[in-house]
Amino acid sequence: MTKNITVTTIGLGYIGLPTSALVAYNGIKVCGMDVNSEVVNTINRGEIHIVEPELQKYVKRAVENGNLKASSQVQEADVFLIVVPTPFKGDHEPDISFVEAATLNAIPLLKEGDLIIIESTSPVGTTEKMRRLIYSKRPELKDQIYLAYCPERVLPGNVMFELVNNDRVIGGIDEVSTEKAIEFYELFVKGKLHKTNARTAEMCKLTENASRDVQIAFANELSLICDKADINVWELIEMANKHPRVNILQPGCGVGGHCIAVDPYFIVSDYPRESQMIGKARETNNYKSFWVAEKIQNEILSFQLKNGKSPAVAIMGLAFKPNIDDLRESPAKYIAQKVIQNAKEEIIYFVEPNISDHQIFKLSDYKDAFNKSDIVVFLVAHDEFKTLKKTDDKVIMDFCGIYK
Ligand code: SAJ
Repeated sequence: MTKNITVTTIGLGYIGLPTSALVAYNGIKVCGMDVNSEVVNTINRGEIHIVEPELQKYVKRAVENGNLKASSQVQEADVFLIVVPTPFKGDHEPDISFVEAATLNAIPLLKEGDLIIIESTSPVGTTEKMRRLIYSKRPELKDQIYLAYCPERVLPGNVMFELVNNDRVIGGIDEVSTEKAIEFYELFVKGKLHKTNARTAEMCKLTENASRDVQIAFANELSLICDKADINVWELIEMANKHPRVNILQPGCGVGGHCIAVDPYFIVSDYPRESQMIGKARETNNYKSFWVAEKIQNEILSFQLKNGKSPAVAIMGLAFKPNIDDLRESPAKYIAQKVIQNAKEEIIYFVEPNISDHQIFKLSDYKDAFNKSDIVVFLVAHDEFKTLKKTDDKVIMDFCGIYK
Protein backbone atom coordinates (compact mmCIF):
# COMPACT_ATOMS: atom_id res chain seq x y z
CA MET A 1 0.00 0.00 0.00
CA THR A 2 1.33 3.46 -0.83
CA LYS A 3 0.55 6.87 0.67
CA ASN A 4 -1.35 7.59 -2.50
CA ILE A 5 -4.58 6.25 -1.00
CA THR A 6 -7.58 8.16 0.35
CA VAL A 7 -8.95 7.55 3.84
CA THR A 8 -12.34 8.27 5.34
CA THR A 9 -12.68 8.25 9.12
CA ILE A 10 -16.14 8.01 10.59
CA GLY A 11 -16.20 9.63 14.05
CA LEU A 12 -13.96 12.57 14.98
CA GLY A 13 -13.82 12.18 18.76
CA TYR A 14 -11.07 11.34 21.25
CA ILE A 15 -9.56 8.66 18.97
CA GLY A 16 -10.98 9.46 15.53
CA LEU A 17 -9.60 12.98 15.35
CA PRO A 18 -6.06 12.21 16.57
CA THR A 19 -5.90 9.22 14.20
CA SER A 20 -7.18 11.27 11.23
CA ALA A 21 -4.70 14.04 12.01
CA LEU A 22 -1.81 11.60 12.31
CA VAL A 23 -2.62 9.81 9.05
CA ALA A 24 -2.98 13.17 7.23
CA TYR A 25 0.23 14.43 8.86
CA ASN A 26 1.93 11.47 7.18
CA GLY A 27 0.97 12.74 3.74
CA ILE A 28 -2.23 10.74 3.18
CA LYS A 29 -5.48 12.42 2.10
CA VAL A 30 -8.06 12.04 4.89
CA CYS A 31 -11.67 13.10 5.05
CA GLY A 32 -13.10 12.81 8.55
CA MET A 33 -16.85 12.56 8.97
CA ASP A 34 -18.77 13.55 12.10
CA VAL A 35 -22.49 13.95 12.72
CA ASN A 36 -21.83 17.07 14.80
CA SER A 37 -21.57 20.04 12.41
CA GLU A 38 -19.86 22.20 15.04
CA VAL A 39 -17.08 19.63 15.29
CA VAL A 40 -16.77 19.61 11.49
CA ASN A 41 -16.52 23.43 11.32
CA THR A 42 -14.03 23.59 14.18
CA ILE A 43 -11.71 21.08 12.52
CA ASN A 44 -11.97 22.76 9.12
CA ARG A 45 -10.72 25.96 10.79
CA GLY A 46 -7.67 23.97 11.93
CA GLU A 47 -8.90 23.98 15.53
CA ILE A 48 -9.87 21.19 17.92
CA HIS A 49 -12.82 20.44 20.22
CA ILE A 50 -11.08 18.11 22.68
CA VAL A 51 -8.24 18.52 25.15
CA GLU A 52 -5.20 16.49 24.12
CA PRO A 53 -1.56 17.64 24.17
CA GLU A 54 0.06 18.09 20.72
CA LEU A 55 -3.19 17.40 18.84
CA GLN A 56 -3.74 21.04 17.88
CA LYS A 57 -0.37 21.17 16.12
CA TYR A 58 -1.12 18.05 14.05
CA VAL A 59 -4.64 19.16 13.07
CA LYS A 60 -3.54 22.68 12.13
CA ARG A 61 -0.69 21.43 9.94
CA ALA A 62 -2.82 18.74 8.24
CA VAL A 63 -5.71 21.13 7.52
CA GLU A 64 -3.35 23.84 6.24
CA ASN A 65 -1.57 21.51 3.79
CA GLY A 66 -4.92 20.23 2.54
CA ASN A 67 -4.52 16.61 3.67
CA LEU A 68 -7.24 16.75 6.34
CA LYS A 69 -10.74 17.94 5.90
CA ALA A 70 -13.88 17.29 7.89
CA SER A 71 -17.37 16.73 6.53
CA SER A 72 -20.89 15.90 7.68
CA GLN A 73 -21.12 13.33 4.88
CA VAL A 74 -19.15 10.12 4.45
CA GLN A 75 -16.89 10.46 1.40
CA GLU A 76 -15.72 7.80 -1.02
CA ALA A 77 -12.26 6.41 -0.15
CA ASP A 78 -9.93 3.42 -0.39
CA VAL A 79 -9.83 2.90 3.38
CA PHE A 80 -12.72 3.44 5.82
CA LEU A 81 -11.93 3.73 9.53
CA ILE A 82 -14.87 3.37 11.92
CA VAL A 83 -14.08 5.15 15.21
CA VAL A 84 -17.44 5.81 16.83
CA PRO A 85 -18.54 5.27 20.44
CA THR A 86 -20.11 2.03 21.69
CA PRO A 87 -22.16 3.06 24.73
CA PHE A 88 -24.51 0.99 26.91
CA LYS A 89 -28.14 0.26 26.52
CA GLY A 90 -30.41 -1.25 29.19
CA ASP A 91 -28.53 -3.03 31.95
CA HIS A 92 -24.92 -2.60 30.79
CA GLU A 93 -25.48 -4.17 27.37
CA PRO A 94 -23.21 -2.89 24.60
CA ASP A 95 -24.97 -0.72 22.04
CA ILE A 96 -23.34 -1.16 18.62
CA SER A 97 -25.89 0.98 16.78
CA PHE A 98 -23.28 3.69 16.03
CA VAL A 99 -20.96 1.10 14.46
CA GLU A 100 -23.91 -0.20 12.44
CA ALA A 101 -24.90 3.31 11.35
CA ALA A 102 -21.31 4.07 10.31
CA THR A 103 -21.13 0.84 8.30
CA LEU A 104 -24.49 1.58 6.64
CA ASN A 105 -23.21 5.05 5.71
CA ALA A 106 -20.14 3.58 4.05
CA ILE A 107 -21.89 0.71 2.24
CA PRO A 108 -23.20 2.67 -0.80
CA LEU A 109 -19.68 4.08 -1.38
CA LEU A 110 -17.78 0.80 -1.23
CA LYS A 111 -15.96 -0.52 -4.28
CA GLU A 112 -13.91 -3.61 -5.03
CA GLY A 113 -10.59 -3.60 -3.11
CA ASP A 114 -11.67 -1.21 -0.34
CA LEU A 115 -10.50 -1.80 3.20
CA ILE A 116 -12.83 -1.23 6.17
CA ILE A 117 -11.34 -1.16 9.67
CA ILE A 118 -13.35 -1.00 12.88
CA GLU A 119 -11.48 0.58 15.81
CA SER A 120 -14.47 1.17 18.10
CA THR A 121 -14.44 -0.98 21.25
CA SER A 122 -16.89 -3.72 20.30
CA PRO A 123 -18.36 -6.93 21.66
CA VAL A 124 -16.97 -10.16 20.20
CA GLY A 125 -18.50 -10.93 16.80
CA THR A 126 -19.18 -7.31 15.77
CA THR A 127 -16.81 -7.38 12.78
CA GLU A 128 -18.43 -10.59 11.49
CA LYS A 129 -21.84 -8.95 11.97
CA MET A 130 -20.73 -5.98 9.89
CA ARG A 131 -19.47 -8.36 7.18
CA ARG A 132 -22.97 -9.91 7.02
CA LEU A 133 -24.53 -6.44 6.92
CA ILE A 134 -22.29 -5.31 4.05
CA TYR A 135 -22.88 -8.46 1.99
CA SER A 136 -26.62 -8.35 2.58
CA LYS A 137 -26.77 -4.87 1.04
CA ARG A 138 -24.04 -5.34 -1.58
CA PRO A 139 -23.86 -9.09 -2.40
CA GLU A 140 -21.67 -8.39 -5.46
CA LEU A 141 -18.88 -7.28 -3.07
CA LYS A 142 -18.62 -10.73 -1.43
CA ASP A 143 -14.88 -11.52 -1.07
CA GLN A 144 -14.07 -8.34 -3.04
CA ILE A 145 -13.42 -6.08 -0.03
CA TYR A 146 -11.24 -6.34 3.08
CA LEU A 147 -12.58 -6.00 6.61
CA ALA A 148 -10.60 -5.96 9.87
CA TYR A 149 -10.78 -5.01 13.54
CA CYS A 150 -7.95 -3.06 15.18
CA PRO A 151 -8.53 -1.65 18.66
CA GLU A 152 -6.91 1.54 19.88
CA ARG A 153 -5.07 1.36 23.20
CA VAL A 154 -3.83 4.91 23.76
CA LEU A 155 -3.78 6.67 27.11
CA PRO A 156 -5.60 10.00 27.23
CA GLY A 157 -2.98 12.73 27.69
CA ASN A 158 -0.36 10.83 25.69
CA VAL A 159 -2.39 9.98 22.59
CA MET A 160 -0.19 11.45 19.85
CA PHE A 161 2.88 9.58 21.11
CA GLU A 162 1.10 6.28 21.78
CA LEU A 163 -0.73 6.25 18.42
CA VAL A 164 2.65 6.06 16.74
CA ASN A 165 4.62 3.96 19.21
CA ASN A 166 2.23 1.44 20.76
CA ASP A 167 2.05 -2.08 19.35
CA ARG A 168 -1.25 -2.83 17.62
CA VAL A 169 -3.30 -6.02 17.41
CA ILE A 170 -4.93 -6.47 14.01
CA GLY A 171 -7.49 -9.13 13.15
CA GLY A 172 -9.15 -9.49 9.77
CA ILE A 173 -12.21 -11.52 8.85
CA ASP A 174 -9.75 -13.53 6.73
CA GLU A 175 -5.97 -13.59 6.34
CA VAL A 176 -5.87 -11.32 3.34
CA SER A 177 -7.88 -8.68 5.24
CA THR A 178 -5.41 -8.88 8.12
CA GLU A 179 -2.52 -8.38 5.68
CA LYS A 180 -4.21 -5.38 4.03
CA ALA A 181 -4.90 -3.74 7.40
CA ILE A 182 -1.28 -4.32 8.46
CA GLU A 183 -0.11 -2.59 5.27
CA PHE A 184 -2.31 0.39 6.16
CA TYR A 185 -1.05 0.79 9.75
CA GLU A 186 2.55 0.39 8.53
CA LEU A 187 2.12 3.77 6.86
CA PHE A 188 2.05 5.62 10.20
CA VAL A 189 2.69 3.26 13.17
CA LYS A 190 6.20 2.54 14.49
CA GLY A 191 5.08 -0.02 17.12
CA LYS A 192 4.89 -3.72 16.19
CA LEU A 193 1.77 -4.87 14.33
CA HIS A 194 0.53 -8.23 15.57
CA LYS A 195 -1.63 -10.46 13.37
CA THR A 196 -4.67 -12.31 14.64
CA ASN A 197 -8.32 -12.85 13.68
CA ALA A 198 -11.18 -10.39 14.19
CA ARG A 199 -12.76 -12.16 17.19
CA THR A 200 -9.46 -12.36 19.07
CA ALA A 201 -8.69 -8.70 18.34
CA GLU A 202 -12.14 -7.69 19.63
CA MET A 203 -11.70 -9.74 22.80
CA CYS A 204 -8.13 -8.48 23.21
CA LYS A 205 -9.31 -4.89 23.70
CA LEU A 206 -11.93 -5.97 26.25
CA THR A 207 -9.39 -8.19 28.00
CA GLU A 208 -6.82 -5.43 28.38
CA ASN A 209 -9.24 -3.15 30.17
CA ALA A 210 -10.93 -5.93 32.15
CA SER A 211 -7.51 -7.09 33.33
CA ARG A 212 -6.69 -3.61 34.65
CA ASP A 213 -10.12 -3.38 36.27
CA VAL A 214 -9.63 -6.72 38.08
CA GLN A 215 -6.19 -5.66 39.29
CA ILE A 216 -7.51 -2.35 40.61
CA ALA A 217 -10.39 -4.21 42.30
CA PHE A 218 -7.81 -6.31 44.14
CA ALA A 219 -6.14 -3.13 45.42
CA ASN A 220 -9.50 -1.63 46.36
CA GLU A 221 -10.51 -4.78 48.20
CA LEU A 222 -7.24 -4.67 50.12
CA SER A 223 -8.00 -1.06 51.11
CA LEU A 224 -11.31 -2.16 52.66
CA ILE A 225 -9.63 -5.01 54.53
CA CYS A 226 -6.83 -2.73 55.76
CA ASP A 227 -9.32 -0.14 56.98
CA LYS A 228 -10.84 -2.78 59.26
CA ALA A 229 -7.48 -4.30 60.20
CA ASP A 230 -5.93 -0.91 61.04
CA ILE A 231 -3.11 -1.31 58.52
CA ASN A 232 -1.85 1.41 56.18
CA VAL A 233 -2.76 -0.03 52.77
CA TRP A 234 -0.21 2.10 50.90
CA GLU A 235 2.62 0.82 53.06
CA LEU A 236 1.30 -2.73 52.77
CA ILE A 237 1.26 -2.58 48.95
CA GLU A 238 4.71 -1.02 48.85
CA MET A 239 6.04 -3.84 51.02
CA ALA A 240 4.25 -6.60 49.07
CA ASN A 241 5.56 -5.16 45.80
CA LYS A 242 9.13 -5.73 47.03
CA HIS A 243 8.49 -9.37 46.09
CA PRO A 244 9.99 -9.94 42.61
CA ARG A 245 6.76 -11.38 41.18
CA VAL A 246 4.14 -9.21 42.90
CA ASN A 247 2.93 -5.96 41.36
CA ILE A 248 -0.23 -4.67 43.04
CA LEU A 249 -1.85 -1.51 41.64
CA GLN A 250 -3.10 1.42 43.73
CA PRO A 251 -6.46 1.67 45.48
CA GLY A 252 -8.50 4.81 44.88
CA CYS A 253 -12.01 6.16 45.26
CA GLY A 254 -13.31 3.88 42.47
CA VAL A 255 -12.64 3.33 38.80
CA GLY A 256 -13.72 5.90 36.25
CA GLY A 257 -13.26 7.04 32.69
CA HIS A 258 -15.04 5.81 29.62
CA CYS A 259 -13.03 2.62 29.10
CA ILE A 260 -12.01 0.59 32.15
CA ALA A 261 -15.31 1.13 33.96
CA VAL A 262 -17.24 0.24 30.77
CA ASP A 263 -15.50 -2.38 28.63
CA PRO A 264 -15.57 -5.28 31.14
CA TYR A 265 -19.38 -5.18 30.94
CA PHE A 266 -19.08 -6.10 27.24
CA ILE A 267 -17.65 -9.45 28.37
CA VAL A 268 -20.03 -9.90 31.31
CA SER A 269 -23.04 -9.11 29.17
CA ASP A 270 -22.23 -11.81 26.58
CA TYR A 271 -20.67 -14.44 28.89
CA PRO A 272 -22.39 -13.89 32.27
CA ARG A 273 -21.80 -17.34 33.72
CA GLU A 274 -18.17 -17.55 32.75
CA SER A 275 -17.14 -14.04 33.76
CA GLN A 276 -17.65 -14.24 37.53
CA MET A 277 -14.38 -12.57 38.48
CA ILE A 278 -14.67 -9.81 35.89
CA GLY A 279 -18.21 -9.04 37.04
CA LYS A 280 -17.21 -9.10 40.70
CA ALA A 281 -14.34 -6.70 40.03
CA ARG A 282 -16.80 -4.20 38.51
CA GLU A 283 -18.96 -4.54 41.63
CA THR A 284 -15.99 -4.07 43.96
CA ASN A 285 -14.78 -0.97 42.14
CA ASN A 286 -18.27 0.54 42.10
CA TYR A 287 -18.76 -0.33 45.76
CA LYS A 288 -15.52 1.44 46.65
CA SER A 289 -17.03 4.80 45.59
CA PHE A 290 -20.16 4.14 47.62
CA TRP A 291 -18.03 3.16 50.64
CA VAL A 292 -15.95 6.35 50.36
CA ALA A 293 -19.11 8.49 50.26
CA GLU A 294 -20.40 6.73 53.41
CA LYS A 295 -17.09 7.19 55.20
CA ILE A 296 -17.17 10.94 54.53
CA GLN A 297 -20.73 11.13 55.80
CA ASN A 298 -19.81 9.32 59.00
CA GLU A 299 -16.82 11.57 59.58
CA ILE A 300 -19.01 14.68 59.20
CA LEU A 301 -21.50 13.27 61.72
CA SER A 302 -18.86 12.38 64.27
CA PHE A 303 -17.29 15.86 63.92
CA GLN A 304 -20.70 17.38 64.67
CA LEU A 305 -21.20 15.15 67.71
CA LYS A 306 -17.73 15.85 69.06
CA ASN A 307 -17.60 19.62 68.41
CA GLY A 308 -21.26 20.64 68.55
CA LYS A 309 -20.94 22.40 65.18
CA SER A 310 -20.87 21.52 61.50
CA PRO A 311 -17.45 21.15 59.89
CA ALA A 312 -16.05 22.85 56.82
CA VAL A 313 -15.17 20.09 54.33
CA ALA A 314 -12.79 20.22 51.37
CA ILE A 315 -13.45 17.76 48.53
CA MET A 316 -10.11 17.58 46.74
CA GLY A 317 -10.36 16.43 43.10
CA LEU A 318 -13.24 15.72 40.72
CA ALA A 319 -11.49 14.28 37.64
CA PHE A 320 -11.54 10.54 36.89
CA LYS A 321 -7.80 10.23 37.42
CA PRO A 322 -4.80 12.38 38.42
CA ASN A 323 -3.65 15.43 36.46
CA ILE A 324 -6.35 15.51 33.79
CA ASP A 325 -9.40 17.70 33.24
CA ASP A 326 -11.74 14.84 32.23
CA LEU A 327 -14.73 14.34 34.55
CA ARG A 328 -16.50 11.65 32.49
CA GLU A 329 -17.64 8.66 34.59
CA SER A 330 -15.62 10.09 37.45
CA PRO A 331 -16.01 8.35 40.83
CA ALA A 332 -14.81 11.53 42.56
CA LYS A 333 -17.63 13.47 40.91
CA TYR A 334 -20.13 10.80 42.03
CA ILE A 335 -18.85 11.06 45.62
CA ALA A 336 -18.96 14.88 45.54
CA GLN A 337 -22.58 14.67 44.39
CA LYS A 338 -23.42 12.32 47.28
CA VAL A 339 -21.81 14.76 49.72
CA ILE A 340 -23.94 17.62 48.35
CA GLN A 341 -27.11 15.49 48.56
CA ASN A 342 -26.50 14.69 52.22
CA ALA A 343 -25.22 18.15 53.22
CA LYS A 344 -27.06 20.04 55.96
CA GLU A 345 -25.20 22.94 57.55
CA GLU A 346 -21.61 22.11 56.72
CA ILE A 347 -19.64 24.35 54.35
CA ILE A 348 -18.25 22.35 51.44
CA TYR A 349 -15.38 23.47 49.22
CA PHE A 350 -14.96 21.65 45.91
CA VAL A 351 -11.53 21.65 44.31
CA GLU A 352 -10.48 20.63 40.80
CA PRO A 353 -7.29 22.46 39.79
CA ASN A 354 -7.47 21.19 36.18
CA ILE A 355 -10.69 23.02 35.29
CA SER A 356 -11.65 26.65 35.80
CA ASP A 357 -15.39 26.29 36.41
CA HIS A 358 -18.19 23.72 36.59
CA GLN A 359 -21.97 23.89 36.21
CA ILE A 360 -22.79 22.03 39.44
CA PHE A 361 -19.78 22.57 41.67
CA LYS A 362 -18.57 26.01 42.68
CA LEU A 363 -14.82 25.52 42.57
CA SER A 364 -12.31 26.78 45.14
CA ASP A 365 -8.57 27.24 45.11
CA TYR A 366 -6.89 24.11 46.51
CA LYS A 367 -4.75 25.91 49.11
CA ASP A 368 -7.66 28.04 50.34
CA ALA A 369 -9.98 25.07 50.63
CA PHE A 370 -7.34 23.07 52.48
CA ASN A 371 -6.57 25.88 54.93
CA LYS A 372 -10.21 26.69 55.69
CA SER A 373 -11.45 23.12 56.22
CA ASP A 374 -11.83 20.92 59.29
CA ILE A 375 -12.12 17.77 57.18
CA VAL A 376 -10.01 17.39 54.02
CA VAL A 377 -10.99 14.57 51.67
CA PHE A 378 -8.46 13.62 49.01
CA LEU A 379 -10.20 11.84 46.14
CA VAL A 380 -7.75 12.31 43.24
CA ALA A 381 -3.96 12.37 43.56
CA HIS A 382 -3.34 15.55 41.55
CA ASP A 383 0.28 16.73 41.81
CA GLU A 384 -0.72 20.08 43.39
CA PHE A 385 -2.23 18.32 46.39
CA LYS A 386 1.04 16.61 47.24
CA THR A 387 2.53 20.01 48.15
CA LEU A 388 0.01 20.53 50.99
CA LYS A 389 1.45 19.93 54.47
CA LYS A 390 -0.52 17.66 56.79
CA THR A 391 -1.54 19.39 60.03
CA ASP A 392 -2.90 17.92 63.28
CA ASP A 393 -5.84 20.33 63.51
CA LYS A 394 -7.61 18.74 60.53
CA VAL A 395 -9.13 15.36 59.84
CA ILE A 396 -7.42 14.09 56.70
CA MET A 397 -9.24 11.43 54.69
CA ASP A 398 -6.75 10.24 52.11
CA PHE A 399 -8.43 7.88 49.63
CA CYS A 400 -5.82 8.20 46.87
CA GLY A 401 -2.46 8.05 48.64
CA ILE A 402 -1.46 11.72 48.74
CA TYR A 403 0.56 11.13 51.91
CA LYS A 404 1.54 7.52 51.26
N1 SAJ B 1 -6.91 3.58 38.72
C1 SAJ B 1 -6.81 3.17 40.04
N2 SAJ B 1 -5.66 2.56 40.46
C2 SAJ B 1 -4.61 2.35 39.61
C3 SAJ B 1 -4.72 2.75 38.26
C4 SAJ B 1 -5.89 3.37 37.84
O1 SAJ B 1 -7.74 3.34 40.85
O2 SAJ B 1 -3.60 1.82 40.09
C5 SAJ B 1 -8.15 4.23 38.25
C6 SAJ B 1 -7.95 5.65 37.75
O3 SAJ B 1 -7.94 6.59 38.81
C7 SAJ B 1 -9.14 5.82 36.84
C8 SAJ B 1 -9.32 4.41 36.25
O4 SAJ B 1 -8.63 3.54 37.11
O5 SAJ B 1 -10.30 6.17 37.57
C9 SAJ B 1 -8.82 4.25 34.82
O6 SAJ B 1 -7.58 4.92 34.64
P1 SAJ B 1 -6.36 4.28 33.80
O7 SAJ B 1 -5.23 5.22 33.83
O8 SAJ B 1 -6.08 2.92 34.30
O9 SAJ B 1 -6.95 4.08 32.34
P2 SAJ B 1 -7.68 5.01 31.22
O10 SAJ B 1 -9.16 4.78 31.33
O11 SAJ B 1 -7.21 6.41 31.18
O12 SAJ B 1 -7.13 4.31 29.86
C10 SAJ B 1 -7.29 2.90 29.69
C11 SAJ B 1 -5.94 2.29 29.28
N3 SAJ B 1 -6.02 0.83 29.33
C12 SAJ B 1 -5.14 0.09 30.05
O13 SAJ B 1 -4.24 0.57 30.69
C13 SAJ B 1 -5.32 -1.40 29.98
C14 SAJ B 1 -5.59 2.74 27.85
O14 SAJ B 1 -4.41 2.11 27.40
C15 SAJ B 1 -6.76 2.44 26.89
O15 SAJ B 1 -6.49 2.87 25.56
C16 SAJ B 1 -7.99 3.17 27.40
O16 SAJ B 1 -8.30 2.68 28.72
C17 SAJ B 1 -9.12 2.91 26.42
O17 SAJ B 1 -9.42 3.80 25.60
O18 SAJ B 1 -9.66 1.78 26.39
